[in-house]
Amino acid sequence: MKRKGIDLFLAALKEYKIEHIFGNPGTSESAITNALASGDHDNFKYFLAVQEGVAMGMADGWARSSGKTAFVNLHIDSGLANGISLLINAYYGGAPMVLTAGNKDIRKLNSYRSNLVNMVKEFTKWSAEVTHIDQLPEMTMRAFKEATTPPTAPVFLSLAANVFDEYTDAPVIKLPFISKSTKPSIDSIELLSNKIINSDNPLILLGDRVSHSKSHQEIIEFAEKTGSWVYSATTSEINFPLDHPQYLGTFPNLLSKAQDKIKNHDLVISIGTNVFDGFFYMRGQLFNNDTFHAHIDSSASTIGRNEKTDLGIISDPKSALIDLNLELNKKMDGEIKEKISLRKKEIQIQTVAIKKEEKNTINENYNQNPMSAHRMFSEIFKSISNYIVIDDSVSSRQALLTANKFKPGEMHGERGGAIGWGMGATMGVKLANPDKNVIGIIGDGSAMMTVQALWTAANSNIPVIYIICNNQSYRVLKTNMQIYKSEILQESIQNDKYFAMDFNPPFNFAEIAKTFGLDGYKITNPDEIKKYLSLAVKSNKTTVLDINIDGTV
Ligand SMILES: Cc1ncc(C[n+]2csc(CCOP(=O)(O)OP(=O)(O)O)c2C)c(N)n1
Ligand SMILES: [Mg+2]
Repeated sequence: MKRKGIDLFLAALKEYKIEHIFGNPGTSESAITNALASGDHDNFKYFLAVQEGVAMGMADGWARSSGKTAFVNLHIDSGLANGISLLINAYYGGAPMVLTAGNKDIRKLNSYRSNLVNMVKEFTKWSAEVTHIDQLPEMTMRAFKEATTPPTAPVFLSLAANVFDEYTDAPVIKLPFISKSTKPSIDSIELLSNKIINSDNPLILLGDRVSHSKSHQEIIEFAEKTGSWVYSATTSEINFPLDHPQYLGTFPNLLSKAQDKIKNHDLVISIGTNVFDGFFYMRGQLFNNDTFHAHIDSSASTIGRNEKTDLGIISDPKSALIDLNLELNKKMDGEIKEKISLRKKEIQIQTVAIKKEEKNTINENYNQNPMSAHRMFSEIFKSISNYIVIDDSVSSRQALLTANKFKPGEMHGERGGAIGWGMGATMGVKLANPDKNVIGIIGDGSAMMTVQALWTAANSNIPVIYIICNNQSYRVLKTNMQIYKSEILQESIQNDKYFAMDFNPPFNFAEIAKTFGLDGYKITNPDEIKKYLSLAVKSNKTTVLDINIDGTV
């Protein structure tokens, strides 16, 4: 039986369990929208985004929360260009995603036919153009295989217009089953377990590939067994319980401060993480020669990328942790266990002190006007349950993590650096969790970057709750300016002059929401948060709580 390329392609998407299409179409995607309008492909739900960043955010949120592969279709070079900003987040975060764009017919290289593959090469695991119908089944299969094989990442296919209109009798090619559990070698487990036994003060650095490999139980067991100090390299996923007595928080991303944390540790074990991604350049290496650095990761390319690494173990974190825990059980005698239990008490003294300091910060300025971010979050988490939070709150992130001790899967945070992610991501997470209260907590600058998301929330009827941290500024740019001046320029006197970082007039997201028929409330009094949040939970449409908070630095 012969069918058109587009019908083969949509049959492949169905075979690969794609149900949602996130996109914004153009004339080069006519074959797709024509086929979807025909009624023959009702198995897909198409989510129309009126700015490509929204489609990318939705896909990333969906992929991160569901663990499944997301599918996005954008329009040729221009639409793709708009999507690249948030493709960067999906790429650095390792979201399994297949991104496609229609391109012009391959038979005429006219002035407007550009090389879409070159446009996205830097931010995809694999990118290629399908120019002939006979390539379509193989390349579509390969795109999905690459996106879903660890380390997962976005993949791009450019689809020349002729491919979808030609006929073929080729069948869809099924995806291979590839086991995700790559086991570590026996000698590397032997070496690392001996290092652990002989260590006086091990430190563990965790990243999101711990969550990707679902090794939350194994990592707790490992940390407790080894009596290690535990830090997160980032807090974009909850890789370790935030209220655990050995958890010290997020690792600094300024080299001098990071070196300070490491200096008393003879052993550092990085697991499922990029090891150090300082924003400002500072000369030197994170580890000195007295620290043995071991790195366990499913992503071979992150091991020994730029920091000294003495032992690399290419393995999915779960398999390595299971093997290490078993090996340590065999090797630990009473004396070692005693040493470790004393060390855990020492760590706990630190974590108790950190918690006390956090409480003081929350209580400081509790009644100030405009309210502090801490106050806002303490009101929010007093009033809500059964939630998943999307954290795109930027400079309020620390206050959010202090206010609420999230469990794994309860919070997904921005990663990758492009602002505008959270507006779409909130809806993507809701699609994956229809029974949860899905709350996007978003900086006012970030929310404005993809404010078009509110239209999709109305059009596709996706009832989420947006909480806008309205500090009337790009506040984080001000706090980073302080770091730049003191740490990089070494200026001793600080001033509060900032350029292009304030919003005058301020944004009013409550009013913007109403223009799309959504509910919107402007909140200046913290005592009102509870009331409006419960209205939002009961409402079956998207609600925006636009909350004025303190923006001083
Ligand atoms: C697409 C993009 N443009 C610009 C930036 C630079 N940038 C980083 S954070 C930020 C400000 C975020 O402001 P807001 O969301 O209001 O959060 P706040 O800092 O006020 O907490 C900007 C402009 C960026 N990261 N990404
Ligand atoms: Mg702001």
